[in-house]
Amino acid sequence: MKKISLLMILLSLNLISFAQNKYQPTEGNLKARQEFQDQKFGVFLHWGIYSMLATGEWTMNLKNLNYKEYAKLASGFYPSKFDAAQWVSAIKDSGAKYICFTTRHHDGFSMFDSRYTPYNIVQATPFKRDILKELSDECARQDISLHCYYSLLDWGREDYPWGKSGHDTGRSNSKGDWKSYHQFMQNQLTELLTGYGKVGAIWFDGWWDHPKDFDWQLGSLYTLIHHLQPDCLIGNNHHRKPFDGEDFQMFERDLPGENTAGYSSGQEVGQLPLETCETMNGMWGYKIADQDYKSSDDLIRLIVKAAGKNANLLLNIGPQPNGELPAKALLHLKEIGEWMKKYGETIYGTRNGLVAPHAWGVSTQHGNKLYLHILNLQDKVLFIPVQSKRIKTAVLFTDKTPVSFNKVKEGIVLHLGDHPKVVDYIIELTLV
Ligand code: FHN
Repeated sequence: MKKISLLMILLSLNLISFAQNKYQPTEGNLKARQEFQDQKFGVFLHWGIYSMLATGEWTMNLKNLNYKEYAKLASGFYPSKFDAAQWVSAIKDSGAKYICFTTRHHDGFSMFDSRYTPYNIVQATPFKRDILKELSDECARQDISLHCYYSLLDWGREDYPWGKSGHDTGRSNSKGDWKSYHQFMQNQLTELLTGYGKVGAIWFDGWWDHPKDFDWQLGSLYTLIHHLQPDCLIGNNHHRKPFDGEDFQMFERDLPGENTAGYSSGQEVGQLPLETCETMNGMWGYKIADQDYKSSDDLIRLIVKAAGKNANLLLNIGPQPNGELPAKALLHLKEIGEWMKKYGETIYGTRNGLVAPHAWGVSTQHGNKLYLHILNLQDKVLFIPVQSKRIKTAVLFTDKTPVSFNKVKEGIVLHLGDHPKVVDYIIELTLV
């Protein structure tokens, strides 16, 4: 008995000291998490020298391109039509509240001026302009947050220990030099967090390149980031439940709790703010042959469904090599923006509503307003599992026309009649 209680004491002491080492977000960070959740919609930009090949951001690995040959693309990269002000305006007009930009993707090319590698937009291209700087200045001017995507894996650096991908890109030593590579990442992250104003988030990717027991030493990267900018949110696209030190949980091509794309197998949905990323067409980086864009209506529904699952949507565009956003993407941004201007009140600042997602749609909630987003309903009536005594009024969101309802066991039935089949038919319930 004595032995057991001694063991319990030791264990609890150990647990306490372990708990003390756990990441404690600052007040500012917790506030930033709330603001991030309020934002609901962001635009992802996958841009790099790979856009010149126009076959997506994985081409170097998929075509086994030698990294020294691939690097020659840089000397021809001159995106003459790049205009940060135009990009940010178009994105802002869509109603997006933040931009996540690929500062360095798996090909290893830095889209910002880095002292730690000459393989960057300023030193290796005739363009010589720090794209990230122009974007961050413009984001500050137009008051929209900037997030930085940063790849943990690198197909071109000799010091990166080979993972599952990039075996045939011409590097000589599969072991790499972890110490050197880790230091390189620390140096670059320091640059990102000290040279580009307020960074809303660092969006890591590539963890999955190594087996799960590989030690990426993420702890020291996370501590560094939070030391430099405590409010900066950290997310990692490892397709798992968040690790200690992370501030939000991300999902790829699926809403939280779903796994149609195969990235979220067994990925539990945790308590941190949630974000799902998805492409407008099929590829992340610019792919000339991929004109198969989702419709604006479907993209709007995706934002709505994400909100109904308490998640943000990070919607991707692959800019062209000439520096322009594709015309189709611009059109979708415009159409999404028109919708958000009218109905954004039912999305921004909300959380998932008390009515769980159903086949007919989802609900969002802000204070005592519960918004029912009807996305797919053939019937003239709709059962809602909310007690009638909790409902003060039920109206159409658009013009506040009353919607009649009657009390039934376990909830109410809304009488919608022959309601129009619009992109999202919104009923506003005021709760008491
Ligand atoms: O390999 C990347 C891919 O290129 C893209 O950046 C996406 C975005 O979520 N993440 C990785 C795949 O999981």
